[in-house]
This record gives sequence, structure tokens and C-alpha cells, in this order.
Amino acid sequence: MGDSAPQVGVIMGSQSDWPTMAHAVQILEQFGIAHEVQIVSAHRTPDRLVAYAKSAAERGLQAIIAGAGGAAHLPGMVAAMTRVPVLGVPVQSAALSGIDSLYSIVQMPGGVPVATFAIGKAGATNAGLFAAALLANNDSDLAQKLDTWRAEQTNSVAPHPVREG
Ligand code: RP5
Repeated sequence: MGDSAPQVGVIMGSQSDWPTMAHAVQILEQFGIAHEVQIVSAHRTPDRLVAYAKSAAERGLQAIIAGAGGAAHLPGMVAAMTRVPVLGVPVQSAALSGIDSLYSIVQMPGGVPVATFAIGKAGATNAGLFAAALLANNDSDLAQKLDTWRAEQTNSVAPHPVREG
């Protein structure tokens, strides 16, 4: 997470969200982006949520990646209280496989945007990459790293499948 002031906040509703949200954090670490990681629950720690959201802009956060599952109100409630862009990650829930999380996060009323990503690992990974892309608009070193990462990903795709079995 480093000593410099965090540029990106990663928050999640519960410890149980960590295995998913770790994929966003891994991307931020890979790109050397200063970040912070906290548990902030819309339902269990509402005062913590208010304090976090209301201080986000003045603390210099440029994006907030918020992951939650089930009745996933965290990203929307944070977005209601800050102009800092909120990237919502629907965590795969046990009961409804994350469809509940997705619908809770994506169906925001007009005027309170949350950028919503895919359910689970892919969504968390892409939220990390999206935050990197946002920051890269004003950071040429980071832009170069992102271009290199994307080129390596492209080069890693084999032209033909390995025929197994
Ligand atoms: C949400 O409820 C959390 O984001 C989590 O995905 C879900 C279940 O939380 P736990 O009961 O595992 O703490 O608030």
C-alpha cells in the first residue's frame, strides 16, 4: 500500500468479500498505485460508511472500488455522498450467485452514477484496471505501464488451442 497518500480506495462490505476484492488490490499493487483497503459495511457500519464517503474527495482519492454482495448497497451509498468516481464490484453471493449483488449495484437512479463491473473475480480485476486507466490519463509513467501490460496480455494468447484429451 506504500507510504504515499492513497489515490484509490478499495472498500468491501465484509471480510468474506476479500477473496474477490483481492484481485482488484493485486492489480493496483502490480501497477504501483498507492491505495488503501478497508471494510466498510452499508448495513453493519453505516457511520463508518458516511465518514469514509464524505472524506474521500478531500483526502485525495481519485477512485473508489467498492465491492459487496447480496443486498449490495455499499457502492451506491458511497456514490450518494461523494463525487469521487465509484467502481462497483458485485461479489458472488451464495444464495443467488451474485445476480442479487449485480442488480443492487447496477440499477442506480439517474443522477447517482456507479460504474458497475462483472460479478466476481473478473469484475474486481477489471475495476483495478479501470482505476489504473483513469489515473493514467494524468500520469504518463502509469500510461506506459498499462500499455505494456496490455501488449503482454495480447502476446500471451496462443494462436491455436492445445488439444487436450
Ligand atoms: C454484504 O453481505 C457483504 O458485502 C457480503 O458480500 C455479504 C455477506 O456478508 P457476511 O455475512 O459474509 O459478512 O454486506
